[in-house]
Amino acid sequence: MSDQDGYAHEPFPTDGPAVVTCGLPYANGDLHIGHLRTYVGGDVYSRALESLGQQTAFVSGSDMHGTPIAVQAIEEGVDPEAFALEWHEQYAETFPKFGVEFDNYGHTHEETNRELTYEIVERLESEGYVYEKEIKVAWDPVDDQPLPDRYVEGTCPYCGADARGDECDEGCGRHLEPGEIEDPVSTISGNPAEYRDRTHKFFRVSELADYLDGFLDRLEGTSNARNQPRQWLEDGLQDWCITRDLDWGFDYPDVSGASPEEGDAPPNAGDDLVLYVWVDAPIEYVASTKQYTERVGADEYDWEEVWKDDGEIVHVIGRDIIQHHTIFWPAMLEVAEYAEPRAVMASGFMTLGGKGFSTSRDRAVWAEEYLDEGFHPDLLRYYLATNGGFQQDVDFSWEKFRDRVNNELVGTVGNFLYRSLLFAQRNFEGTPDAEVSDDVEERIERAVDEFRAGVNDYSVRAIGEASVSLARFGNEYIQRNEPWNLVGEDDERAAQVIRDCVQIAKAVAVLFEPVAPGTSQRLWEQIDEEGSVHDVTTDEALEAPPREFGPPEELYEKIDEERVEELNAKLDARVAEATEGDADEPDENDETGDGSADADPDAADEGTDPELEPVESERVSFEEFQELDLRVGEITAADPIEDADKLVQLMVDIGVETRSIVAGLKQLHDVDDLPGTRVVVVANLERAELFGRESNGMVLAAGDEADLLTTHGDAALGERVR
Ligand code: B3M
Ligand code: ZN
Repeated sequence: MSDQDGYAHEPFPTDGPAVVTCGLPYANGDLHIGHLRTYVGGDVYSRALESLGQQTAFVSGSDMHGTPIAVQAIEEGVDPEAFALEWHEQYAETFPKFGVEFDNYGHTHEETNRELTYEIVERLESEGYVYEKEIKVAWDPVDDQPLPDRYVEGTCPYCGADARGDECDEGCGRHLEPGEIEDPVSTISGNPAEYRDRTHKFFRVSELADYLDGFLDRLEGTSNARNQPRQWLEDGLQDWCITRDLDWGFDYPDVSGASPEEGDAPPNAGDDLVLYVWVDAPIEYVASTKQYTERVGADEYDWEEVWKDDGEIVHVIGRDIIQHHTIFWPAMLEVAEYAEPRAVMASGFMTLGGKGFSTSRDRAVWAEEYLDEGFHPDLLRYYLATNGGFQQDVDFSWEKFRDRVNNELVGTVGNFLYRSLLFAQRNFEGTPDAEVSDDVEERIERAVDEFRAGVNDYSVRAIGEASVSLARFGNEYIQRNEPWNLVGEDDERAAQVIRDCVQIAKAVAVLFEPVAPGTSQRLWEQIDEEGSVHDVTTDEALEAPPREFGPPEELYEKIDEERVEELNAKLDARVAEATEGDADEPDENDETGDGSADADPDAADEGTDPELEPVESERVSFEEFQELDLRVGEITAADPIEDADKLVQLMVDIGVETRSIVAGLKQLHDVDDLPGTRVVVVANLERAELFGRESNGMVLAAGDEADLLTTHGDAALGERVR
């Protein structure tokens, strides 16, 4: 349900223009499908806004600056600008292949961004929000050079996790100020680092606490982005260091006229200060919008109306960069007298088969690889958009992908469309001459309402589900009314039913377009509609379709079991090859701003601590927890399933009855040893069928090694676990 009533902003669509932005990927590596999650989410969201008739620009760009890029360019012995540009160009080509069509995709090293960045920083200076302070900066004493951010790794002073540079991205998620990291070591030379005094510029974010407090009251978007910053505000805001000792980035602007100083700061020798990457990166959102206006003209879309008046600014990001978008960025906008964001949508992380993506271990499904396998981008878009709520963590596996494609896209959407359009074409040469029935009209209106509520709830999933549930209704409708038995018996009634179905099909095309733009356009053409379904609004869902159309084609194709096995085998082989002999080399972190976790999947094999997922930020209520019916059980029989790599069919006695449960334990346990083992069972999980065996519950196990949970006292079988 929409909780838009509680919001400070008027619901979409509004009269003014909107801009939807996606977090800028660092231009330093191949994109994998985990990266695509936020870009697909942003694209779905901006398309959905347009479908509601909202004037919308969708922008992003590559993040060219910062130490990750400088470090990698050094390693490869190339110039950082050329290095980053190459990746930038690749991203600009890859996104549209997935239907992610930005109105403008720029990069941070462009002139437009430099100008806006200088204007904003000069504003921070002239308003008295910048001061100089001497701080400790990590220094490599052997190479005699400063080690900003990603040049240094060590321990997070807050949570003790391994931390790199300016972020504790595998622990508590905090932004780390220079000098905070403990036991610093250079990532370049491996030398232990020391801290030296340097003078840097600071932005007085702390003075904006009251403003930010009010801003957070007004902020819309996903609950993680609205709630987490409250804590940071309560903990007290620290000022923010906005310069770095680095020679890649925008030089700190020459602000003659002294800025107010704190203490007696000596000038830096050599003075290589550049702006911290996080200053000019979000400004690229503005620059990219400006470039769009420069291309289409201000009559068509005026960037200043959005960014300087009261436009609808929606940021779509990974959840690891919430702080930057809800504290630092609005603080900068406020001082520079720009408009404030209306909403921040922060996605959860993505895992692959339950483990982190790992670029160094080749444990990923690469964006290009997915396309090379011949899958339509809409299939992945559908999976990413609807497999979980936007802020939930989402796991990808080829099995789950196949299930969603086969059950929903083929079984529900495709099946309904094909059978009704085929029937319509064969018996009526297209749309029968009849009025849409009231019931069906109401059902379509409801789907449009759900779609609109999805937009106003910032729920990408709800946007996608509105059309799928309409298609599900369509399937039931045609099944219930059996038009095939009406033809020749009651032709008028047959015409009525099929007229309804064609209308539902057209509505599905309109409402499914944001999630599945390519296949929706094909559907649009199948019913002989003109132009692009992308250009129509949801009002079109109830407009009559063309009178005649030709025979339809199936829109989606089933993925069979062998294909899944083949894909898994490929992935396993690659990972094995990539990890041969380097099992303890750390993985690089996720550096693309999309919230895909790049955890080290093999750490556990080494007997070291496994790389732990951060604790879910979303809390469940006690009542919600109580809904899980957990029981003590005992495995009475275990039967390996032949065609499946890992699956075992267990018989588990849970006191009240004995259940058949399919579990992925084969490789990890000696199957013959399993009978007699005490386990904990989720007794009220949805039933499933796997390889023709019933799975009626789940046994709980920890980690990749499936360490089975058990009891240690004499709890009776069937007792509840709380
Ligand atoms: N380039 C990627 C990250 O830190 C960073 C995003 C910038 S968005 C303005 O996740
Ligand atoms: Zn930490």
